[in-house]
Amino acid sequence: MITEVTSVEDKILVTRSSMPDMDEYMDEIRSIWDLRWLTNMGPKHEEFKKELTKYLGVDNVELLVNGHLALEMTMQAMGLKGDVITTPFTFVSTTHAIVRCGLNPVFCDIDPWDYTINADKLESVLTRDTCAVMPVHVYGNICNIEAIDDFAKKHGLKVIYDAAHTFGETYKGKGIGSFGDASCFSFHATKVFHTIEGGCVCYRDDSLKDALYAVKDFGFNDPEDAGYIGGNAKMNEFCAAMGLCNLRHVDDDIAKRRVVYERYNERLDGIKGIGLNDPQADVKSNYAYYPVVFDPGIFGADRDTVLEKLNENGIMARRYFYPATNAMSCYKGMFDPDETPVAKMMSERVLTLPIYPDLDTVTVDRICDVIIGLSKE
Ligand code: T4K
Repeated sequence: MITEVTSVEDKILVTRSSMPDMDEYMDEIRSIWDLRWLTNMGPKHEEFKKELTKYLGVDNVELLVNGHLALEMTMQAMGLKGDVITTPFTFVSTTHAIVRCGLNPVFCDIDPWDYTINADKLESVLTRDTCAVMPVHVYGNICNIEAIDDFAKKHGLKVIYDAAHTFGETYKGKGIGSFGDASCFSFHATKVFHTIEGGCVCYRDDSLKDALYAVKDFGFNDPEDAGYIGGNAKMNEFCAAMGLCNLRHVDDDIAKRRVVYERYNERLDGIKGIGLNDPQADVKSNYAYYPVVFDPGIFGADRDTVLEKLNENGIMARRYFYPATNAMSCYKGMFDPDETPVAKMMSERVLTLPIYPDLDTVTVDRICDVIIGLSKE
């Protein structure tokens, strides 16, 4: 059985939250104390939104309480109805968001090289009721943006990217949030950039502004009257303050992640039966995750045996993303995971290794030694 994390002490976890200097955060929150304005789009919220819009290189940003509700609120604000083509190789949030919005997920298989939705298969899963595509830039790997765009234009569909893993990335020099009709980011504590909990949606069409602003605040578009059946998904002032601090350091963090990432590459590249993540053309990466695919027949051990051995050594790698979302027990009988065989296979073979800015080379080497020790070579 795979060991669960029971204590963070003396374990190497899959990630660790980046923290600003405590004094920096204290300075940032001082004015919140003075003002006693804690939430409901206060001054920190507005300042963070402005800074973020600049950093991401996008036209429009709406801040939200987390990445999951960014997905839900975006679909609600767009007034979607019907089927949404998506991928099962993702964190379960993507699928849940579609279902919780009363929409029907239609699963398209993934590309085995970068784990993102296979754009060549989109036509084969199109239905009469398809209203949108929700692809995921998995592990920070960018989807086939041009092909998805062509497909969506041809059929009059919306494209909402789940961009939870892609903070700070660019494609062909443009902020990744500027593609599609909308891109939803997660600022969860485990992400490259975080606001403790938080998220945002970047969107193209200015006319979405009022709807997005309203649906995250109970649907109020007037101080007393609700024009939408909204929820509560507002980012509070303390989270916005954390965002302002972390934004000053995120580029340094990404540079440090790159060092970790490259050390893994040096040690693991060329080992038979291990598949590494290929760099993508025209993409500035954020090195969010370090996925490794184990081919049991060639490597000599299957993914779960590798995980067990790592766990025995206090290394808490994770099976992101297993099972594929269409195989989760809450969806039993609703979807057939065999219809997306590549996603199914990848979910059974992939392991994400620890990566965070201050993970030192000695530890990376220790992790690699455990893995290499299991290889048949
Ligand atoms: N779409 C995609 C593609 C996503 O990956 C996610 C979230 C979403 C949408 C939804 O966004 P949010 O609504 O969450 O903003 C984690 C995160 O909770 C989740 O945000 C993330 N994806 C998912 C991939 O991973 P768990 O259950 O694996 O987290 P947990 O608590 O086991 O933490 C993992 C490791 O992170 C720990 O071993 C140690 C470290 N950690 C964790 C926490 C909570 C810290 O260092 N600090 C912390 O505060 O889900």
